[in-house]
Amino acid sequence: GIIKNLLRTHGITHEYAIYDWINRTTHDNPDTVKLILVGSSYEKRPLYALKLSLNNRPNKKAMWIDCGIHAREWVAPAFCLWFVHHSLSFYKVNKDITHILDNLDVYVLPVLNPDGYKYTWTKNRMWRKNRSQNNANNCIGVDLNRNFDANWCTEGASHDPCSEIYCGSFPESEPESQAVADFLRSNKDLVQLYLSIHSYSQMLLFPYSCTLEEAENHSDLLEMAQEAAQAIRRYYRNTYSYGPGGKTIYLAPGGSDDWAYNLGIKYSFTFELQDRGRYGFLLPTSHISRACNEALIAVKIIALKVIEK
Ligand code: ING
Ligand code: ZN
Repeated sequence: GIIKNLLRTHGITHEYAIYDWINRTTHDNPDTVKLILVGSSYEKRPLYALKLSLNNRPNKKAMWIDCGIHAREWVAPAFCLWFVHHSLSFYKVNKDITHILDNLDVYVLPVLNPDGYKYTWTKNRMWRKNRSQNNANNCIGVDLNRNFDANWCTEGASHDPCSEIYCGSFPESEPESQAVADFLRSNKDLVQLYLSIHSYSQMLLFPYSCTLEEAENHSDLLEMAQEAAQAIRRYYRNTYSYGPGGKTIYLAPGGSDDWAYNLGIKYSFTFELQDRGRYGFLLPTSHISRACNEALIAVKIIALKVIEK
């Protein structure tokens, strides 16, 4: 199929290939996939989300997945495409994905930071931030995962525009983070599960990252992450750590999952996909399918649990 070809020919997926793929997928699945323009990037690239709606049950709730908030984390956009492809191919075939799609509409934003992503393909493979340049000095880019309004720019982020973890000039100063925040604000009564896909380090994280305090439903979140990590171990013999972001990796204010959680989306996770550092951001093509399948298992387990709640 198309995904396999993209992965084979492009290593992962060049920006243009992703836009092509989004168009084709929408065009080929007019009854089940809707293209939603949630905003545009600093350099005016469209921010498209795909809405997967596999049946017309009334009052369906929803889940949201975004990928590629950080430019160099290439396996993340690949996962979003993988997930859409899997959903469309295995609905009515695989029991779990069928149950999930019968009960939830799924919004998938494959590349939240397309300007940065493009830049990693053309200029600097290790770029992380977006490409905005409206600050007084010459440094470019805001860390979009420090730009949300969750203890914004406290310990774990920087006011220095040259820093890799620059929080921006104010919360949601960037068009990319604002687009996601606007979409979730307008749909917060529908969206029950928020997922943000990163790499690398193999972790399943949940709020809070912006404080060491425990989330109100900490034990629920912990149980879900633990079961997901156990399934990955069982099926793929691979280790994922899990826990609240602040205690599991580091304090990081202004992240999208904490913000979504505080908005009222009580099931909110950040996944860090493969690997644990051997290749890091430069995950070889041959590892993509395993990395995506592992993450898929985790998404399924967590989504099934959310549906039960
Ligand atoms: N890690 C995340 C980062 O933005 C994170 C960790 C998760 C921060 C959730 C905030 C909230 O630093 C990577 N690899 O980007
Ligand atoms: Zn990241």
